[in-house]
Amino acid sequence: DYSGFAGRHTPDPEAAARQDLERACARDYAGLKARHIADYQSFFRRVALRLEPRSPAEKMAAQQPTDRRLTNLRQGGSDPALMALYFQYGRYLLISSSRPGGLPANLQGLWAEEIQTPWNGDYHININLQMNYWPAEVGNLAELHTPMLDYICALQEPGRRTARAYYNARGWVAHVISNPWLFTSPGEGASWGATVSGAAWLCQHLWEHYAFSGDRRVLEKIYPVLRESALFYSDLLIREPDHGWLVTAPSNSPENSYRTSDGFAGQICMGPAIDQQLLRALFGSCIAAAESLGVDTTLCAALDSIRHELAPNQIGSKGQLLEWLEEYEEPEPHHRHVSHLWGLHPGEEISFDATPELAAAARKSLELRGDDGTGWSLAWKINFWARLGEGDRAHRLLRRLLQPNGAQWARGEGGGSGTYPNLFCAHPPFQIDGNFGGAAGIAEMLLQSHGGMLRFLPALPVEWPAGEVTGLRARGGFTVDLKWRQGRLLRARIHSANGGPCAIRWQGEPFRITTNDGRPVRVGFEEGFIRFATTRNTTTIITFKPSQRSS
Ligand code: FUC
Repeated sequence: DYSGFAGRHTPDPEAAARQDLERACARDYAGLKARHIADYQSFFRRVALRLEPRSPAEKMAAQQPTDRRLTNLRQGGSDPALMALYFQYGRYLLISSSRPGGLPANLQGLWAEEIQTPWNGDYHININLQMNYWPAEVGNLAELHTPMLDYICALQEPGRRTARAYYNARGWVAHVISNPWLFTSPGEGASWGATVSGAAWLCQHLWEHYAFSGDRRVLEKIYPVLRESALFYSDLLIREPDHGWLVTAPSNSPENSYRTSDGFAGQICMGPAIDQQLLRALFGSCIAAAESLGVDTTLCAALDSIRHELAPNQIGSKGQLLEWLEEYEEPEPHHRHVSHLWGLHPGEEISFDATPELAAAARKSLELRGDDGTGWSLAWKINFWARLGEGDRAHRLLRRLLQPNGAQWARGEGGGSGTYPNLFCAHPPFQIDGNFGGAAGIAEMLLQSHGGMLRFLPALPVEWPAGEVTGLRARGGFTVDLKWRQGRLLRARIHSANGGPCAIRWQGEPFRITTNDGRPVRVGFEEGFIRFATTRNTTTIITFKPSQRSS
């Protein structure tokens, strides 16, 4: 089970640390180094990414030290290989800060230079901890997700006490901030600390771990945690008076505020869009898990009916997605949190395929929010634009994320959001979530697998006309290699770990699709996508005609 973390409270940490050191000292340096490299590479080498330079200038840029490469970007130069490096650097940071049996990576990963770290180096669960783990599954580092999954499961026990004490509810809850001591109560300021949907967002990680692997044993482990979280929210919901929709209350739309027509500025609210989206996702995954395990029919029927009564996404007068139940004036229209777009990313309920009006509204909201933000906020926006299929816009944000703040940094001034010379992300100050979110965003530009469908190169920017990626993982137990030239896909290789059906978003005529050993694969063509069956542990190879595009 995922109890690794909870079981590791050691009564005498000094003795434990001493013992670890003594064990390390008993080995010679060369031996330790060789062990370390073998261990590290077993993770790192699962994925390779090459983004080819388009010109001699780009080739030269890639030879420069990192600080100059950042400056070159700011001066308008381009450097595709730096983006590939940034992606792999994110994987490096996760391999180096998150190992099974340990704590999850915190706000600084584990590279805090202060004793009193910014925000106590804690776990913020209204975006930050989650973002740390966005690259884990797609970046082929699923085992390194387990410290977070262990941690979520360990929150259940204190979360039950909080659910009962604060809400007299069943199940478990966590709010905005947490820490290694498993804090689950509301944060100390109601304006931000009342956010009640932290646990629902965490549960999405349990579900994603299952969705990527398709492993039934994972489902059996996570189901009780999802179930108890769903029980909590089903007890908490109330009917809002105007439409009778079911909503969370009290809550916040993370850290943002609204102004009512009589001039009142507030943060506490009922039914912020993010909570409603999160609960649709949580109840949906809980029902899917129960059905697949053949349990809890009555509970599923209840959750399903609640799900349909939750407040829906609404579109406002500017064509934007509403962040709250009503359209308010917004004191901070460019606020760094973009919580109401959770359903676009990392959620899946909003997409141009399934909900085109909502996707257009999400796009409008993103325009209104603007392209500025703290480090992690920029990283989130890369992922949003990638989901909207706008590679050039995503790339613009990536450039923005990689803007150097080295000069200010050297003068001890902190500087703006962007990237330090060692490629750590500047919130500012240093906060590692932007690194992980940026790495995940790059993957999201190359491969997507939400909504039951694979998408190849869904948001390829003009700066990356040629490249190759191997080893990315997609939901459904697939591992994908892609090769492209002149902005067109040449070949995809799809390895299936589970032998389930594979659906790919694709417009166009037939092309060559074979098994690894050259046998043709029977393909079903449907409106806008293709489908084929796979066999466990086999690879399917698709060769594309140069004139075709994935969509
Ligand atoms: C959230 C964010 C802040 C910061 C903090 C650690 O509260 O709103 O920007 O990232 O977490």
